[in-house]
Amino acid sequence: MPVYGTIPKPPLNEKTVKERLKKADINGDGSLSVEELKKVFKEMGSNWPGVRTWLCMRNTDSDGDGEISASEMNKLVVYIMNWADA
Ligand SMILES: [Ca+2]
Ligand SMILES: [Ca+2]
Repeated sequence: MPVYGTIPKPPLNEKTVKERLKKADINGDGSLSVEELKKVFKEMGSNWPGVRTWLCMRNTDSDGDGEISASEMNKLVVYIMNWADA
């Protein structure tokens, strides 16, 4: 694990994560863009919002269009809940 893996996890549950992601969809198109996602991680206190966003995109953007669509959102929620803090 990376060095920051030693920081304790914040209390994240599925509901919290989903609510945050829903709020993050600023333009209301139902998908999360890189900028929208980065804002979520900043708000969650991430030290590396850009890295987080990149990792999430790599792992959960199945169709590779650069946005997390509604169908990819569940994968993103699971990914966020299981991550080590950064
Ligand atoms: Ca959006
Ligand atoms: Ca996508």
